[in-house]
Amino acid sequence: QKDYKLWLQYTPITNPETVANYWENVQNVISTENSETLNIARSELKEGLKSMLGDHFDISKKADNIIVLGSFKSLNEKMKNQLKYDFDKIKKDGFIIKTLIEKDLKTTVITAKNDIGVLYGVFNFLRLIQTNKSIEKLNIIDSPKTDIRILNHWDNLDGTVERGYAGSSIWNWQKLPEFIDQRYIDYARANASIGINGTVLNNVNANALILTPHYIEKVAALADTFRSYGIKVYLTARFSAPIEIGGLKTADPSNPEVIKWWKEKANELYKAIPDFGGFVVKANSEGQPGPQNYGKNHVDGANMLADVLAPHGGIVMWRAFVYSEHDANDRAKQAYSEFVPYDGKFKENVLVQVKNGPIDFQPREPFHPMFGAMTKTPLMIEFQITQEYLGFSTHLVFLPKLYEEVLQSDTFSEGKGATVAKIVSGKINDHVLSGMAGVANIGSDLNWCGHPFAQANWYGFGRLAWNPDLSADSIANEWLRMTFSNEENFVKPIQKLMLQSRETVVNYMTPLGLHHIMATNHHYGPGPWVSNLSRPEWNPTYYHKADANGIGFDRSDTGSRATAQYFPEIAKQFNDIKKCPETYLLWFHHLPWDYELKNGKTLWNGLALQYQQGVNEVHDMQATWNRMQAYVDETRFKEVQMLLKIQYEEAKWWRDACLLYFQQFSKKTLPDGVEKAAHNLNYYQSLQFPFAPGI
Ligand code: BDP
Repeated sequence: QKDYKLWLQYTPITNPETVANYWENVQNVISTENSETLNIARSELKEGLKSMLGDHFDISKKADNIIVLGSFKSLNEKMKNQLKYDFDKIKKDGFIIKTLIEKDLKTTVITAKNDIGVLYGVFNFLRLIQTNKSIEKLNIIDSPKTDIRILNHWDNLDGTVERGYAGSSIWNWQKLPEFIDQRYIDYARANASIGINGTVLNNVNANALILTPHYIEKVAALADTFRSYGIKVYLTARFSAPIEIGGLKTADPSNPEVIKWWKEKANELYKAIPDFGGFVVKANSEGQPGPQNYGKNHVDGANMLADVLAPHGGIVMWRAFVYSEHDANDRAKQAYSEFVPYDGKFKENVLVQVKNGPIDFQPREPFHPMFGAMTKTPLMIEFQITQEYLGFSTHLVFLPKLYEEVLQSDTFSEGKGATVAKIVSGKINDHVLSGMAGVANIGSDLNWCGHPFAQANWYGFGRLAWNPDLSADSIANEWLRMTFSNEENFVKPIQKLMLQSRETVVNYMTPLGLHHIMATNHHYGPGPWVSNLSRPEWNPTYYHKADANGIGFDRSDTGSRATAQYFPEIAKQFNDIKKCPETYLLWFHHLPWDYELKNGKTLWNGLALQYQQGVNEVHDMQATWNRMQAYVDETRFKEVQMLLKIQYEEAKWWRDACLLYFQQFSKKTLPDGVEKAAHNLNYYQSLQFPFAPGI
């Protein structure tokens, strides 16, 4: 099943010259020691080579052109001497892949400080062959730039997945702990291949049951399965668990009984799972319980849990996704206002987990102003890999382009060059802990992610968590080669298509800085007209503020002053209509319909044309894909073809629904080049999606 194999296809190389060339450099694999992880590394390497290059192994007894696999300490003295300076350069989990030549004998060494580093090195080495790179003279020294590279599964214990569009949860709680599904192993292997080293098994909207002995046993079985792939297990902790499963009357973090309960819970967890990673907590957010229920604050809550985990080496990832109905002036400002004053107050084993933007995983948001603003607290970034607001697993959107845009944003927190990537990797303020979390898009679908191209978002997230400075371009390139084909005639156009796809979705959903205009609850499809929800900041009308005078949310000095949360260089830029990048124009400004854009068009015309452009681009994507039949297996070719067809229809739906709605206010006609809607506004407003998945 090609879909199932993700980027680890290890497709046989058909060009005999290329094969011969590779064989010149690998005749045998020798490992210098054994451990579960190293055995996995060895068999991965052997199987990968066999699959790509054919079954030539062990025919040569020559001690030439071999690969030596093992941790540094297991290498012979000669090798150690040759590698010792390189070795000083690698960090935990990093690796060295180096060609050593001695008296005409050639050895490629894959070594690391720990076993998992060797496995990472193996996957890296195989990637070279998968992407048709030379392995003749290698000198690769690489280490992850963040410590915690983690997936957040929003999986519920009943098997549903919140915001999941690829089937149900892959955790079969009913059959665990006895039954270990092969999928768990395949999952761990796929994650290890991109350097992911942690997984949060359950939803941030947590169910306390996961912390009962019955479930802990199941969690332990998963942890046992993942361990040799370097993956630690974490859980979300429901703040009110002491009440719900502990029989206490309160969950007040200062109450001695509560503290005792959590302490015992931690002991119990670590007894079952000695390397348990820790907790993720969503507290006092969207109805979840938290310390504020007891007049306490985020610091009190996070530090109490941090204290019980610290003796075991566990951490707390405390989420900053908070917004209160009592302060609805501007939701975008609330996390910053609530958290920044706490800087310096969190315990050492607490990370604050911040979404990439200040609202909620929109197709485009400016970076979250908290990045750079809390110098004494390690901030993790949280991206969504699942496409809640970006067309579920139906639309082809290559998200690393979005991740890259955020990671490369300059916060100016320490002068020029203080990018979000540097803050997240702990470089700027020298934090011991650092991390990147991605809300998983994985489910029970045969192809894991629902859309063959959604696999690239899982892949890309992992690669960027390893190195937040990688380019989306290079990630698309390697993913395509590994997943589909090395044929230039395929890679070139499809790479271009992937890189454009994120801008395309912005164009047909939320151009020029529009945001949160999706339909209610499920967030699939347009709903800019929605204004009847109980909390103001749940309504799309709150975000676009369209009226006869214009459109957009004024967050400048004349409005909510959200721009003031950024460092002055950025604040000045966002605040000034003329300097604000047009991609964020309506995010920060409310402008008249005939406001003149940089291209000389009026705002209304520009907006309409951008919606149209999004539609045109999906049309182009279809045309490009249709030319690729020769390079792709039939199943995946057809799947993508069908999905693009839906995407095209839905891009039109977005364009028509939004333009008809906004036209009521602009009272202007559509500019030349923009197609007229097939239906009237009533039609689009009456569409219902009662069965949209994953709410
Ligand atoms: C929003 C989702 C909601 C999540 C929430 C969160 O709509 O399902 O629970 O984020 O991140 O995007 O906590």
